[in-house]
Amino acid sequence: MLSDIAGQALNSLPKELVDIQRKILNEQRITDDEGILLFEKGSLPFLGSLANYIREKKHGDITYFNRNFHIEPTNVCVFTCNFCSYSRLYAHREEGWELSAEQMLHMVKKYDGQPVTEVHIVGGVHPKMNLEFFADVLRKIKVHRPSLHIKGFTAVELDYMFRKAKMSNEEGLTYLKNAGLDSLPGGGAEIFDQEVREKICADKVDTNGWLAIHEAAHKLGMHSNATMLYGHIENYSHRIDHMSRLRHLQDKTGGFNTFIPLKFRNKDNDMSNVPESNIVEDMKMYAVARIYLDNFPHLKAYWPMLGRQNAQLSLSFGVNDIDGTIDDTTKIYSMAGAEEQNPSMTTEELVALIRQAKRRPVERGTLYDVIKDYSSIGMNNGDPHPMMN
Ligand code: V47
Ligand code: SF4
Repeated sequence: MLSDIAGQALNSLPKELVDIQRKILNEQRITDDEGILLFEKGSLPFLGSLANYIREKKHGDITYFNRNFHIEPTNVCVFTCNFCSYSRLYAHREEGWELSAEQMLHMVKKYDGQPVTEVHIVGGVHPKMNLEFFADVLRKIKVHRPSLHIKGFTAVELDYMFRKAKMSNEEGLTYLKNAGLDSLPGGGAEIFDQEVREKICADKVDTNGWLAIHEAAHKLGMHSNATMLYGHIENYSHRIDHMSRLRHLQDKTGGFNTFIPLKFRNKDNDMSNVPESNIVEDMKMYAVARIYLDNFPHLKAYWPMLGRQNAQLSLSFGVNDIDGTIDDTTKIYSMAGAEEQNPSMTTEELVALIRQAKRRPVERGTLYDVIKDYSSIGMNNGDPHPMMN
């Protein structure tokens, strides 16, 4: 039985890995040391089979996607994260953009009559775009399209807005929630370890500040996501430390929906000398995240960053969500060197991609309400060349 799950004969596994496998079968939580051990000693098939076991226990074959688009209000940013290829405050100011509230509303109006369910608002931290400005944007969007879910602003953007407005996290979040903010995306987390954080993003909200904003949001009944920027100068224990802090907060609040590992891309930034992680490392990352974060319901592979084929592959390493249609509305990853230079997928393409991986496509709302189950709709298994199967 045990060997069936790990796909490897028990007697050829180191004892520590057998113990971890046993824990997973008994639905027991693994420790931080065990998490590090999985990174160091777990083979890809071993990690994949454990992560897939958990994924199928939680979600069966279901793989979620949504119909979404992004608004990036500005790429001007007061902060100086070394991994960022996007911000344009000091260098190349002429390449910066700043959208007005009307321009953002216009972007929303472009989707009138189309069945999008979510707008994701995220960008740089512009010194003049304050809490009142964004509250106005939120109100305008909600008046125009009340049912559109607004997932907006990283803890980095929120921390800056709230401090400028001299409001506590609770006050600022309540203000934005009343203006129309529905949930928070997971960005800005990067790596929580203080030493690494100081090396890659010294001047923005610190770890406790990031966690405090998400905790405050959860207490107000808002859900949020969490990310981790991996594959740069951090080591395995930093990754586990990051996930440990998230697991702890999730035990307290239960407000996180999804964990999203973000692979560091090295084009045109101050860390271009740091090589990018390879695909084996990427799949290990997803698998260990699925195994370690037992209290996170969902694990997302963000396809514009990872590429569509790798996102497809990740569905065998614990991932059960691949984000959405995007419609070529984000530049964060293309500017950092991701293969997807104009990220956009139709629902048909997303469904086909999921079916090719022999999974069951389900369109979801932001909070994982089921909008459409594609399990029996238009079946050709999504395989453009059935004879090649
Ligand atoms: O926090 C910036 C990352 C994040 C690079 O919640 C980079 O559903 C890799 O958080 N290489 C913002 N990553 C995007 C984000 C996000 C994306 C998709 C879905 C959700 C969600 C959240 O982008 C930043 C930072 O970690 N980032 N530069 C880079 N060079
Ligand atoms: Fe600014 Fe975000 Fe880029 Fe950091 S990652 S410099 S906070 S836009």
